[in-house]
Parts: sequence; structure tokens; C-alpha cells
Amino acid sequence: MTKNKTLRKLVGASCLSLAAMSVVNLAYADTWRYAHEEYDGDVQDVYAHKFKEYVEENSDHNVQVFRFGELGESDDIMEQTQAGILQFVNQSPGFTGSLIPEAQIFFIPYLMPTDMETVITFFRESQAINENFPKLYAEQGLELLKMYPEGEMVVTADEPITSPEEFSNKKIRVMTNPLLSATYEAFGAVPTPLPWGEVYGALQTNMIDGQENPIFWIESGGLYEVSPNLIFTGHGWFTTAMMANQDFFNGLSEEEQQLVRDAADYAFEEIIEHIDGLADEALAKITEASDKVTVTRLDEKQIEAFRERSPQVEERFIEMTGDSGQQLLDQFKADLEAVQ
Ligand code: 6CS
Repeated sequence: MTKNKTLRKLVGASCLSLAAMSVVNLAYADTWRYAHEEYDGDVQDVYAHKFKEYVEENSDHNVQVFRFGELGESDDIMEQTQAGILQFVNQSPGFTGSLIPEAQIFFIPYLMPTDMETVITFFRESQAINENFPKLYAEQGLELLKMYPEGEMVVTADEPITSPEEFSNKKIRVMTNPLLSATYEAFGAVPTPLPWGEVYGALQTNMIDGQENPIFWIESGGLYEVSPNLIFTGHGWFTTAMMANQDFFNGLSEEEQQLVRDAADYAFEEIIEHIDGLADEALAKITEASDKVTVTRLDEKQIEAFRERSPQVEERFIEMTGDSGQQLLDQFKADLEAVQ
């Protein structure tokens, strides 16, 4: 064989093996679809993009993120995930109540502390969050990867409200879970369950008189424009959950499963930093943007009038969830006690 021929053979062989390698890489370079419930730059969007960043930096896989509205409402993206059309979904317990009644635990008012550091330690260490909930989600074909807080709930209304009596006849929009309706009934209001896409219009046309959400969302969704009286009641935190279709997750290699778990942990750490100070920044933007806005922070005595109605909501939670809910609530309370 001449020198040239040998060289040509060698080049040919390396091209072949390069091509083979690319085929292997291509076979393993999947695009995973991930949908969440919020807009560009909101908390769930930051989480999703941090997850994407980690996966793409540490593997050949890609993550395609879909924001609110691109694939429908919250219930639609959950259905698509259960059907395997999406691999990942971020759905808040506020909408998961019909699928997993125990997820409504976050809507028992005054169960969660208001102090952010305690809340974060709770999410990190709670057995209810990190062990009990994954089992409940697994029963619905979902691999729960992370639960995380987005911000303290704040009520907005057509006028400042300081007592349950002032809530009388006020139609307050709630996310679509029955326990949250029970909470607002206990608070003296008329709960009105609506999907997110209808909230701004319903406030604008006075079909409803108020709603609740974390401040960053009240700012980013422009809710203060149509519902300008902000009331800090201290009754709970907006919590959300990120998960995978379980058949998809079980079909991944052990290394890939670890990659996904690590990406979820990485995004969690990033989100904890992201939400630190976010509520204050958003409130400053709101008060800067509108002179119609009022801010009412209930004092301890006013809060007590709402807090004393909490046991009736707890009872409703147990009626809706039975022994499983009771066990979860006991664990939840034990975990809270451990961090407070
Ligand atoms: O109120 C809602 O429906 C929405 N609130 C937040 C903070 N995120 C998504 C959810 O759809």
C-alpha cells in the first residue's frame, strides 16, 4: 500500500468513527419539553431556565421551556405531562387540589410562618415536603422533583380590608381548589374560583372584587392597576411544585436521573436567592407606578380575627383527605415545629 492510500484509509476510518459517534450522540441528545404557569422573568420562569442551564451544561440534552399561555392553562399543561407530551411541568398546588387533594394543605391559613428564612428551612428539611409528597404525586404518575416557595400571599381588593366583617359579600378570586374556597368562606368572603387567564379581566369588569397572590405577581401581572388595595394578612405562602412524567423519568438511565435531580436542586438554590428581596422590590415598583395603591398591614389583633377561623379550614381539609391528609398534616406540623 502506498503512503497516500494508507493515509486515505486512516482518514476514511476516522470519518466513519466520527460519524458513528455523532449518531450515538444524536441518539442520546434529546429535547425535553418543560411547561410552567408564569411569564418571562417570573419566579417559575427563572427556575425553569436555571434547570435548563444545568441540564444543557452537564449533558447533551436540551430543555425547551414553554411559558403561560403557550400550551394553555395550568390544568392543560398538567394533562399534557400526564399524557407524556411534556416531560416536565411546574404546577402549583393551588391547581393540583382536584388531582391530589392533600396538596391543598398549603391553603390552611396561618399554618406557615411568615418569616422567609424559616419558610426556606422548612422546605429544605421537611419530611412532609421531601418524603410524603413525592409518594402522593407518584400515585398520579408524577415524579415530584421540587416544591418551593414563591412569596408571601397578599390580598388585593377594591377597598382596604381589615376584618372578616369587611370581607362580607366581597367576591374574591381563588385558584381552583375547594380548600382555598373554604378559607375565603371562613374569612367571611364569597370565594370565586377562576383559572389565571381570567383574573385580570374579571377584576377590570368588577365581576370579582379581589384576589390573592404574591407581590411579584401582583406587579408583573399588573393586578394593582385593577385591584389597587394591597392587604398583608400574613395567612400563607404561594408554593409551587416542579415534577416529571414518571414513565419518562423511570426510563432514564441512573446518571440521567441524577442529572435531573441535581438540576432541580441547582435551580432551587438559585430561586432562593432570586426571591430574597423580590417582594420589597416589586412593592416599590407598584407604589412608584400608581398613586391609587394603598398598603394595609394587619396588626396582631386584626390578624387574630382571621387566624381564629383557621381550625374550621383544617377540619375541612381532614374531611376532604381522610387519614392520609391527617398523617400529612401531623408530619407538616412536626416539621414546622422542628424549624421554628
Ligand atoms: O394566581 C395564579 O393563578 C398564578 N399565580 C402565580 C404566582 N403563579 C401562577 C399562577 O397561575
